[in-house]
Amino acid sequence: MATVRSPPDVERLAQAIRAGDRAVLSRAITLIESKRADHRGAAAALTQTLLHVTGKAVRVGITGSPGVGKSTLIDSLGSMLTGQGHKVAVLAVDPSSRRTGGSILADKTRMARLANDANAFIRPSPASGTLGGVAAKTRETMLLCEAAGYDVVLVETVGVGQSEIAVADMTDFFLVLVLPGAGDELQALKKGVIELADMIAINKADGDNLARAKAAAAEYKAALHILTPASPNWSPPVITCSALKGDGIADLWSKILQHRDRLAASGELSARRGEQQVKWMWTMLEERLFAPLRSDRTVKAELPKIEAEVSAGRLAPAAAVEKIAVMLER
Ligand SMILES: Nc1nc2c(ncn2[C@@H]2O[C@H](COP(=O)(O)OP(=O)(O)OP(=O)(O)O)[C@@H](O)[C@H]2O)c(=O)[nH]1
Ligand SMILES: [Mg+2]
Repeated sequence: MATVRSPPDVERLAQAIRAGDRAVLSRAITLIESKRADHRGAAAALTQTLLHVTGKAVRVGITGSPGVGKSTLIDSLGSMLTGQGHKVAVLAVDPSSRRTGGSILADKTRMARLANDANAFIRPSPASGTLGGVAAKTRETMLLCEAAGYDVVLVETVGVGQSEIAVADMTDFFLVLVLPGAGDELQALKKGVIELADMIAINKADGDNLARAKAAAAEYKAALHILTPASPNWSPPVITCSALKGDGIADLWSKILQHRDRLAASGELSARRGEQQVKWMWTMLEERLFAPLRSDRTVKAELPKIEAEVSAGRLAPAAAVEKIAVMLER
C-alpha cells in the first residue's frame, strides 16, 4: 500500500486564501484538481471550510466559436473592472485536449493586460478529465477565488454544446459572443445555445465589419423576439461590441449589472444558485459512483469484451449489467 501523507492543514490553507495569498490559492486549486484520494478529502474539507465566505462574486459565463474573441473580451472587460477596483478571476472549462501545450501561453498573450494585473487571477482549465469532472473542478476553483476576494469571476468555454451547459450551470449570467456577417448571422441560434443566453454580443463590430454587425444585431433581435425568455424579469438583449477596441464593453457590463439587480430583487438569483448547487451535487455524486467503473482493473479489462458480447447479441444488456455490478460489489 502506498504511504499516506498527512493531508495539508486545511485551516491554515483557508486562512491564507482568505488573506488573498495568490501562491496559496494556486496550490489549493492544484489540490482541488488532484485525483489522489487523500487530496480529495482535504479539498472537500477546504471548500466546506470556506463555503460561508463564497457566493459574493458576479459569475459570468462566456461562450462562442473558436476565434470569436472571448479571451480578448475578457482582457478588455477584466481590465476595465480592475481599473474600477474589482478583483477579477478568469477560469476556463474545456474538457477537450485543444488547450494542451502552447495554448495556455496563447491565452496569456491574448489576455496580456490581465496576465500582468495584480488584481486579476487567470487559471486555465484543468488538464484532463470528463466534462463533469472538469466542470466540478472549475466550480470549486470559483469558490476558492471568491473566498480570496475576487468579486468578478469570468468563465470562458469553447463553443461545444455540453460544456456550454456546464458553464451556464455555474454562472449567474451567460454571455454568447457571435461574429457579424458572412451569412452565418444566426450561428448561435442554429446551435441551440440561444436558449441559454442572457445576452448576445456581436463582437468585432469595428472597421469594415461595423455595418454587418448592426445587421446581425437586428436579425438576432428579431429571432429572440419569438422565443419566450427564460425569466419573466429579463429579455436577453442583443448588443454589438469590439473587444479589440474596447467599444461597447462598458455597456455590456452595465447590462450584466442590470440583470443582476433585477434577478436579485425578484429572488431568482438565489433560486438559480440553489438549483445549481443541487445539480452540482448530483454531478459530483455521479462522477464518484462512476469512478470504480473507470478505475477497477478487472472491470476495465472486462468491459470491452462485455460490450462486444452485448453488441453481437450473445449477452443481454440486463445480464451484462448484472455481471458488471457483481464485479464492482466484490
Ligand atoms: N477586429 C477585431 N478582432 C478581434 C476582436 N476581438 C478579438 N479579435 C481577434 O480575433 C482573434 C481571436 O481572438 P481570441 O480572443 O483569442 O478569441 P477566442 O474566442 O478566445 O478564441 P479561442 O479561445 O481559441 O476559442 C485574435 O486575433 C483577436 O485579436 C474585435 O473586437 N475586433
Ligand atoms: Mg480564448
